[in-house]
Amino acid sequence: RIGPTFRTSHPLASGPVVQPAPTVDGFVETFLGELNYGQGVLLSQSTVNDQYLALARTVRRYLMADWLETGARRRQAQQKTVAYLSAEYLLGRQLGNNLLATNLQDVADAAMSRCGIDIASLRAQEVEPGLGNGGLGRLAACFVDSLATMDVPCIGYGIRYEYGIFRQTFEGDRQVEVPDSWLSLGSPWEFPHPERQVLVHFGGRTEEVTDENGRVVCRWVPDWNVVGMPYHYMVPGHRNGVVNTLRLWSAKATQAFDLQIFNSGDYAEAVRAQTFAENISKVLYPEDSTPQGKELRLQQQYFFVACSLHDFIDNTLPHDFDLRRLPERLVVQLNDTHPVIAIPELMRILVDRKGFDWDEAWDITKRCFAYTCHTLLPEALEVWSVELLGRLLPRHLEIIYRINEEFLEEVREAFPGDEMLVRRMSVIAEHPERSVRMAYLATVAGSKVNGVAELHSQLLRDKVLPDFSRMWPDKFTNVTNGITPRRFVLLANRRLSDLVTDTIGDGWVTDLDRLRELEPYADDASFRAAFREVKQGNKERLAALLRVRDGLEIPQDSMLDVMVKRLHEYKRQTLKLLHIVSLYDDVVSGRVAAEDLTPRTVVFGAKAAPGYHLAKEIIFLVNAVADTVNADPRVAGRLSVAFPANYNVTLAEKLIPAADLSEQISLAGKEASGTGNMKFALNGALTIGTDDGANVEIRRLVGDDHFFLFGMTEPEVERLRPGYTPSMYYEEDARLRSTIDLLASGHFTGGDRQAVAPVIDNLLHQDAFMALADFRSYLDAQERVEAAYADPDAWSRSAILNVARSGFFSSDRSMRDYLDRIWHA
Ligand code: GP0
Repeated sequence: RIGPTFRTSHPLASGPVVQPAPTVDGFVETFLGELNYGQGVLLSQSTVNDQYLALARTVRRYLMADWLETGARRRQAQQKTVAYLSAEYLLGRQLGNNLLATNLQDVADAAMSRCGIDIASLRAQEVEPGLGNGGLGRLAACFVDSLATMDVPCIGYGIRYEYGIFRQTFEGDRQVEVPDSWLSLGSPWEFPHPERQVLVHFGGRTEEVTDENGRVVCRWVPDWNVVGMPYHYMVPGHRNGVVNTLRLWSAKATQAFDLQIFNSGDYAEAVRAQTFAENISKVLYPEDSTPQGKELRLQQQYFFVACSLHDFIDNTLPHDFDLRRLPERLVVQLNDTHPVIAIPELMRILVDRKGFDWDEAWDITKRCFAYTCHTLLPEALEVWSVELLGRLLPRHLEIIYRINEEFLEEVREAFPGDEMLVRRMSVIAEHPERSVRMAYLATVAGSKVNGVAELHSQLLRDKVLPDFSRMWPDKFTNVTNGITPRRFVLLANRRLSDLVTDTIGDGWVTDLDRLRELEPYADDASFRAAFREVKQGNKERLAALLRVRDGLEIPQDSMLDVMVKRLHEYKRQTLKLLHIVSLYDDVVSGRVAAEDLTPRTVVFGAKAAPGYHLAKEIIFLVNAVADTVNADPRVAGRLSVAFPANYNVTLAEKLIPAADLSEQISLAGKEASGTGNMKFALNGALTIGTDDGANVEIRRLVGDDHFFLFGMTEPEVERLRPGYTPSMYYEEDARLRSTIDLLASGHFTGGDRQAVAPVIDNLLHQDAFMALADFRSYLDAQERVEAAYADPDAWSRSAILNVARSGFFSSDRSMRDYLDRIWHA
């Protein structure tokens, strides 16, 4: 047996306790029990999916004891809790992570093989919950992992989308989106809790009424509602007996609403009402770094925020809790502006429902919230029209107006006579239509505002919110992003982890700075050889995966050059594409002999937002170039391009450990942080990158000699911006001209020049992200890469130093920074 069978009360230890490991026999017994009595099949009749579900439930049982224990300990301790509010969590597969966290990997391996089951096929059966778009959602997942590992009380709140990020396929080289029905084969990691359902209201109007004390108070008279059903997910700490909770909300129709219509005989209408309600958590908006001004999206935001605050205040705190002390027990971290409607919601709860006066409620509210901004793109800052907000949440709009009124009074006091400033800082924008600036609201209400890398936080103060940072300099702070070493090193790169642990012990897993102890080994030839073997093994594993997953063949004796991230102009996948075409052009034009090319395999992974047309054209072009290059015997064995479809966390875990070169080539001043950049460095890839986001900090830590810097700096970009003329670079740089001409000629599209026109025209006439201006510098840096790669010993030395010096980028460190600078928990 694993885990205690029954728990009726909680014999509480003062801290978390790590359970003894089960025996293989015990594990087999529980597994077969789950298969027979949970899944209802015999081993001999079971499918891979049955086996996967039974294994998941076996692991789950083991985690459950720790979960109950952690919950009880938290209830007793009454400590400050971090409520992390995020519309996205990009969790990745759970089975491997949970086996790792519980240290059950070896036992499970042995138990499965005793049952004649290949555990790898069970792992492969899991569909990852893709409840996020990219960096922002993955960051939330890394943060909750770290908080559990550090035993910090945290509830992650979010939405249980029935359909996560779309599955990407290619048809005729073009992206086609397929719905991601991740729940359809069963979801063993979630627990619905109907007893913790929450009712959420929408619409209607407000009115003033006189309460029992004769005070005139405002009342919201909504006209429709839905039920929020919580699903709990376990967030295990790393081998520390702690399991925190992720609480994701699913929308359901209220029964009363339902029944009423149903009884009136209109069955179709009742079903329609149900569908309407359930649409709220139906699907993740696949937009990244652009706000989606859709009514349904605002419904989603308010839905999960209202559920979460209600859940914490009414169902998590003790019943007699004095809400004046709320800031001692709760800190709400707003992951971007998506949950910012929580600010007027807390005001509404305190003033309308709990009877606080405005000033006291505002004081409490301000101390409860902190806001993280994740962008520098002005077009990505979320704004809601007053018309829509007023229709969907009329009381919240009133509250926002009052917050703004009082805030603008403060501005007038601080800067008398500057009405321009008042207009600039107003939470309410007047043009092009009257709307609410959610980032401003978050800044006004939040105790702290943070950016996600040093450069980003600086630019946030100086460029995005300069007036606010002048008014409240101390409100602004930085917390550089991080990644969890558990998933992205220990789980994803077992070979490297074993080598590191054999060399310096396993303390690095929860104290990543200890990777520093590897530094001396960079000069040790036998360690370097072992390190190269790790890389080679990872490349072979990747090649095997891509062969079966995508039918792609990648050579194994070449530099693996990887660019994986959302498709966006500012990230500049086209710059990478120009580089590939220029290398190809060198050979086919006879300027360079194929033998003189450094063998290189470029791997792309990228999804484009379905409505982002230019991004989809870029995907098409990358695929077209890949087809042509891969089929051309003139570059065979020297240059190849692979673009596996549907880049996600699962693929990242295989790709990143195999990479030699990490492409982080955004235009300086555009990438808030990047987090892929950190994952690559920690897995021993060298970065070619601009002075942008966290690249700046990576380069400072690993050293200039072990990082390939290129491109303009942010101030240089700003200086060049007025009157930027991309065609000038085309005219003046023969190599660029030749590259673009070859692309434009239709060589890669079967002679079809029309098919390349959208991308080419944009580059030559718009090029908002200045790929052409950085082209020359990028090519030069790539030549430095090739020279360095030609010396395997020097390259490995640099790669090892990248690993050794990147411990700072653990999300454990990010969490410590949030605790020290923001949460004070
Ligand atoms: C930023 F604004 N990010 C947004 C957004 O809508 N979605 C998103 O994923 C990303 C940034 O682009 C980032 O630079 C950053 O590191 C990440 O948020 C987490 O802070 C990409 O890695």
